[in-house]
Amino acid sequence: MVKHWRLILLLALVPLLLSGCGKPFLSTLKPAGEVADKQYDLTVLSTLIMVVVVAVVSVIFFYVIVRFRRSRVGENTIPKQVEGNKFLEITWTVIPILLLIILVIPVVLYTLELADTSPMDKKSRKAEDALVVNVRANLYWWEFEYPDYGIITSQELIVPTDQRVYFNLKASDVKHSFWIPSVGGKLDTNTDNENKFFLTFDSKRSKEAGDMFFGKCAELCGPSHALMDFKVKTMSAKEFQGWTKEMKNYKSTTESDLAKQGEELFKEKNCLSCHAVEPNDKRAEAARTAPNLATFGERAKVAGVKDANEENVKAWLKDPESIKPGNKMTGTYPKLSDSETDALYEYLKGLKTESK
Ligand code: HEC
Ligand SMILES: [Cu+2]
Repeated sequence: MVKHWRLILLLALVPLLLSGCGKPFLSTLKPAGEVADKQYDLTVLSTLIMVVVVAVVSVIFFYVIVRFRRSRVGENTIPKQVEGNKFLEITWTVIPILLLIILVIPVVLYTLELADTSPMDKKSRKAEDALVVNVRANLYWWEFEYPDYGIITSQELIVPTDQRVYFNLKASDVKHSFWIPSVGGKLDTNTDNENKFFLTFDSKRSKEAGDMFFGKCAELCGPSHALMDFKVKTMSAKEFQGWTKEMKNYKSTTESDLAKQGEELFKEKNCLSCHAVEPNDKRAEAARTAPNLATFGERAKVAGVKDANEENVKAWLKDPESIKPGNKMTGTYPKLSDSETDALYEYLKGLKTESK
């Protein structure tokens, strides 16, 4: 026992370490919508049942150890044998069955309810009744398409609160998984089929979370899997309508000379062959091989992971590999000089909706 004190200490410290993972609204334990609430309820219910079972079994176990220990009952005593005791046999068969029934009813009900994506499949669906977002996962970035509005964004999912938002999930390369820990998921994004589900974002709790949730890939997909994050911005239904209008009329304003120079470079250096800079990118999916950079100047993060400040954006442009190993911007990606990076940064920073 004492020999293993290091191991025991380590195990004792693990919960302490894990408790650090509970930042507000980063966790499934801080649900922020209808779907997350139900998943949370099931977690609590099943945990309670398990705790009761473990407690009862432990009590009986320790009672027996103490009550029938050799020093107490003597060498040769054999306690009363109870095999075949009808009462006991029935009790310990019926109790687990009851517990499973208690568990299975809400699980089945919730599963059916949360799988109901019929409103998104209706032929006559209007965006106002059921908002649909097509999510495409890529090594190591996310694309969000709003088919009803002809809008494409990347890295940041914009959603209205207090209504069901329906998702079509797919992947363009390997299997990923779409997960917004405090709102719901995970659901796999596959290459050969589309998975569907809905989520809701509660307005009150969204406010508390600063109208920003954290999302990530939950399926090991490559060296930068852990960096495959995205952000979710929430707003009221009315603000969301405003946003769609803004994006429809999106026009980036490139004003300064440096930014104009950056715009030229963006064409010269072939950035445009992968990146679109307009939210109404009409190219086929297969041609959209990089994040849409419209509104890049408004994004909280660069490449989904680093704060989008000048230093980090420039570091990304200089050497993306050092930030996200194995990302798909490498290969033919040019080496940029400092002045080129400055100009490109100036240009990218200006990619915003007009009101910002
Ligand atoms: C071969 C295709 C390709 C080319 C060419 C390319 N990129 Fe990218 N770019 C990508 C991919 C893929 C990502 C996403 C990387 C990731 O996050 O894993 C990306 C990400 C970015 C990002 C971060 C986007 C975000 O939403 O945070 C910026 C900024 C960027 N590229 C700028 C440029 C510039 C400037 C050029 C030209 C000098 C360029 N890219 C050329 C493929 C490309
Ligand atoms: Cu992934």
